[in-house]
Amino acid sequence: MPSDTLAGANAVNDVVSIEIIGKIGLIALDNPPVNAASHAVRSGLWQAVETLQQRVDVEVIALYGKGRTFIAGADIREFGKPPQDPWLPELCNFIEDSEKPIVCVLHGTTLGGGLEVALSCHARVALKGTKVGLPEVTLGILPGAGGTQRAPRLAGVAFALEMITSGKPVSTQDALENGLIDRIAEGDPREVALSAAEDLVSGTLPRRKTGEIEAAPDQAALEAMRAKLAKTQAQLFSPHKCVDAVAACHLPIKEGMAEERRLYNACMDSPQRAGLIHAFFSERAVAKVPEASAEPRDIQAIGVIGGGTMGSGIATAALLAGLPVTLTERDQAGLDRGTDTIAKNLDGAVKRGKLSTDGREEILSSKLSTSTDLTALSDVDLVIEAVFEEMSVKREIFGTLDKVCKQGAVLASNTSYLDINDIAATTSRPADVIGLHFFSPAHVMRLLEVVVADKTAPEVVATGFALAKKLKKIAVRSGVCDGFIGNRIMTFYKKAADYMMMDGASPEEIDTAMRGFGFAMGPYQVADLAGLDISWAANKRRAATRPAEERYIPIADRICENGWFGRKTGQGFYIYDDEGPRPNPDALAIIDAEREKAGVRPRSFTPEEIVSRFMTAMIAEGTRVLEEGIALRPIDIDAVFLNGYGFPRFRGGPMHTADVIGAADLVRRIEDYAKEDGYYWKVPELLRKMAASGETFAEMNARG
Ligand code: 3H9
Repeated sequence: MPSDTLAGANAVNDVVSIEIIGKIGLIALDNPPVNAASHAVRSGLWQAVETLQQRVDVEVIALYGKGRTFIAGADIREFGKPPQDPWLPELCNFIEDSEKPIVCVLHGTTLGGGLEVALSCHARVALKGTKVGLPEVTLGILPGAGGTQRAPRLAGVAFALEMITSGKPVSTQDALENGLIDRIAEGDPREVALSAAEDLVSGTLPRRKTGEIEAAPDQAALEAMRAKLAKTQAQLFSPHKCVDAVAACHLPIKEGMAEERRLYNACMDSPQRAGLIHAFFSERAVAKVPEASAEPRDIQAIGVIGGGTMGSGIATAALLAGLPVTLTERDQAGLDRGTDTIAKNLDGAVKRGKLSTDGREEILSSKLSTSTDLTALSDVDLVIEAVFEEMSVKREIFGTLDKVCKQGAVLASNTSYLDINDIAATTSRPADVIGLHFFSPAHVMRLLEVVVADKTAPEVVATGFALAKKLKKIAVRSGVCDGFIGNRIMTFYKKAADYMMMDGASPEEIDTAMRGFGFAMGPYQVADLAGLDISWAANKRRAATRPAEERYIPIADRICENGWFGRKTGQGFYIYDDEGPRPNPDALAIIDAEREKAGVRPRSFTPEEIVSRFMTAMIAEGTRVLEEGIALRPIDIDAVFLNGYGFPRFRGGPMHTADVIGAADLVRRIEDYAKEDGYYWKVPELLRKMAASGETFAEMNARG
């Protein structure tokens, strides 16, 4: 670029520009939304540094990002495509090797490759409140542009290991105290860049080449981290490679980076990387719904009906998000129980550092109000009904809400199974009625199913999504069916587990196999935790309509008949006491008795067969949920299971797993299992078509 064209800001390309201000060469990045280090950013930055190197009037270079953040990482969308020069590691080395000193201003969320660019500059100034981190491990990879080599050189091996293996960002204060950055500043990134550049020239801001710093060896920290990860993350691939990469930081920087590259490539090739990146995009894709362009209604105050575990959890979630809540119950005793649960939930938030003690007091004294009268909800903007699953009760409540709530209020039900259309029909305003299905504990679990009934207005759907955002939840749009996306699929695959249990596998064998696949808990541990009485009630409700051809396994019902409802009663499939959970011999006796009664000769199941049947059932029902339009796209089903059902994140969700297995293989499996039970095991038409055409769920996601 000719030097005489450099007055004012000059575009190097679409996303990088330079300005010369006295002796300062100022480089600005502008690649919305998050300044990801795309090919254009990398090549533009390289060219900008090269241009400024050649300018005799430029003594110092300052780099900053426009918009909400400095570089938030490599451009994840480029992963898996052929690499284009310059690569980020080469760019980082080029920056570090610059003869003219370069200072970088960090702001927003300076993450991954963004922090790696900053670490290769000769000084770093972060705006107050910046989040600084290396989250690559959460995507199944490791910092691959020198992060594993430069972070320990600046901040020590122990600090770098913690940051890299957890993927969690640190505060600017932490980053400063540990030497990762040199200064915290306030103001506009461009202004801060200019004054930092002056200070770099005057020497008030020290300049260093990070790669020339010797990393202090710390075998103890490396061994301690290896031991911790062996216990906590044994199934994951990349955290262990992160440690191996940091272990190379005593080598000269270029050699250390060569080792980092080797390990990075191994992570890139791992199926876990594909699963984790799919999970990342799934959580963002779910917000793209047909109603996204509608204007959400303003929600300033919320009503919650029902002070049980769900209602109190929902109220807690809203209170923690700063929304005033009116909680209603049938009587004072119910209100007392609900208030008590909310107070306990808030105590937990204080313990986890999410809330101050004063904040807790303020919420309880001025944000939460209670009443035994539904007219107390006359002024709220949104009501969430969370009473027990009985249609007649819900109908009555919605009939009353119709009379007492102000016009424009959103009327939501937290039902897990019941028909929102039926509920809506009891009101004169079905357009305002929606399902908002929370997952227990509602103040902790991230998933919210937004259930859209036939007459729900688009702006009411948009309000559901806006509320989820406020509550920091991931909202997934679902159509109406028994159980919506998640519970409908779960009810189906739970039958596959029950059939295996009846045919010879113990609950413990099934749970162990599914934990081996990566679930945090197996299906019988989950059932015991949720309470066996819940599914018992659902079983009774469905009994009248259960088709005669369906194979029904009454084992859990028999367990319930003894008053054993799982964890809350001390026993279910397992016993829960001071000795810790263990298989319940009485439940095993019930299983034996039921097998005998049904004339089943138990056989053995390998963990592989258990996983195969369980996953095939989950995918088959997931495919039907998609065929029927209950879920918009395969990725919505993945987001539901990743955020509400403990599905292993590194496997990307059931529909991503389906692509890994392949439609043809799945069809073969179902046809094989159908030889024993052709009623339960049926090949969904869509899966058959996919097997024939070779189309994948990923391709359907891309089509939107
Ligand atoms: C890396 O750096 C590797 C290197 O070590 C080595 C290389 C050799 N790329 O989350 P939001 C999109 S790995 C592409 O809704 P927020 C996102 O999909 C990377 N796109 O906003 C969304 O698009 P859309 C390490 C990205 O304010 C939009 O930006 N870095 C990227 O709630 C807004 O995102 C990370 O892992 C990206 N890197 O949160 C950081 N990041 O609107 C990943 C975001 O079309 N990113 N997008 O759906 C995040 O954690 C959050 O996005 C962030 C902003 C905190 C930055």
